Amino acid sequence: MIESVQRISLKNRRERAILVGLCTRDMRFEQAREYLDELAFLTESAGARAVRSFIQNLDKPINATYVGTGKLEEIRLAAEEAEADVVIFDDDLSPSQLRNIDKALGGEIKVLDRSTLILHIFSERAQTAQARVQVDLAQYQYLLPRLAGMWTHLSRQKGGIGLKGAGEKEIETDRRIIRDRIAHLQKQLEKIDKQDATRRRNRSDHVRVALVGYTNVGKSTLMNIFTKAGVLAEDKLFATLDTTVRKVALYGVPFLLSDTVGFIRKLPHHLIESFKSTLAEAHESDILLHVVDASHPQMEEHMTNVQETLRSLGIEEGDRTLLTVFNKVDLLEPEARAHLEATWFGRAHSPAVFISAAEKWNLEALRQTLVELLAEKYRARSHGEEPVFLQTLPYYLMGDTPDENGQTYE
Ligand SMILES: Nc1nc2c(ncn2[C@@H]2O[C@H](COP(=O)(O)OP(=O)(O)OP(=O)(O)O)[C@@H](O)[C@H]2O)c(=O)[nH]1
Ligand SMILES: [Mg+2]
Repeated sequence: MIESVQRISLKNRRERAILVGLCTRDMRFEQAREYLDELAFLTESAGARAVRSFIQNLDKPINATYVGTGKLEEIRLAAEEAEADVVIFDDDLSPSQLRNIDKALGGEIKVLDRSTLILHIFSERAQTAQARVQVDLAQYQYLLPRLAGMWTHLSRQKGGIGLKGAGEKEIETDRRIIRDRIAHLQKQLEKIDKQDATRRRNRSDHVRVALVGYTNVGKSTLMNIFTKAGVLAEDKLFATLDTTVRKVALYGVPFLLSDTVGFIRKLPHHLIESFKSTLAEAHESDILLHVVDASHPQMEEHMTNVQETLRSLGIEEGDRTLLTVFNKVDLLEPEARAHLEATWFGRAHSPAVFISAAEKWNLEALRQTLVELLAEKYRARSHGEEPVFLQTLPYYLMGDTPDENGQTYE
């Protein structure tokens, strides 16, 4: 009965979605709107289409129904009028919120929350056994406490999460099955993690570089530029779920480069937990390339979110070298770009480069900065004996001789 629990069907036809978010006390309205834009992008990435959106001004979500009952009635009417199939809320809904909202909306329309949507996208994208196990685990963990709350709703739902029948007894049985599944998946994951750790140990003599950052900033595009690895790069959120590792050489200096899953605001907690092993590559990296979409209006917030997620994963900057890569500067007006460079360097957090991966702008600066950081790492490890590949570096990369002519070198 539980077999298809992880399939939230948004793809039979292009479903029509209504989005709902809040503008809380400490938020600007513009910000609330940008959050809903991101939710719309998530919705698109899940294969559905956002047809209407609602933002309510509230100090905080209402315990029983998230938004007010008047707003819910408005949403119900709009859903009817727009022939919507699903209403998606920008925060996690508690079991009782789910139940109450379902009732208020008449019970005929699917109600999803942000985490369920993200989990759905992850489950669609998961390709390797490892990603599959990680996503399934996160989904079951998210579902378990919500089973009762979702039950009445799901029992009526066509083509949705595949639960049938109703009643406490079935819920109890399902809970048991899900707990067993969770235990089983956790064991599987442990096994995969062990194999992974062995594999990583076997490669330990190379300096490791990890591409990290918010979703859709251009990590995979950069990976492909460095390696021609054929990694999927798409204008979709979470195009990449699996970590790809490739051996690359810059000016003859070898290193391991990994592309990782992107982060997002309010990434479901269980998902972060499950994806820890995928992110192990970042965890063991010597250099983090934090890729940033410089053209995004919420750039600063995205950067903070990435830093916080890294911290929660135990991947703090600490002994790792951080290079911030501001990408997509082709989408910035020249003044905005100059302003960003000036304010960034004014604050001097860490070395930074400003590039466009798509237009191949300034990639040489990125290569040079990276190779200098690599050389530093190799020197620190070599205990005085210069590795051969560093002895053949071009003079302008040998140490502290800057490129005085401002020339670029291919
Ligand atoms: N305009 C512009 N678009 C870019 C640039 N770099 C990447 N893109 C586009 O941005 C989108 C996302 O790129 P990806 O490389 O898939 O981004 P990612 O960070 O790997 O995304 P996830 O795997 O989803 O986390 C794609 O449509 C790219 O073509 C750039 O410098 N300028
Ligand atoms: Mg990617």
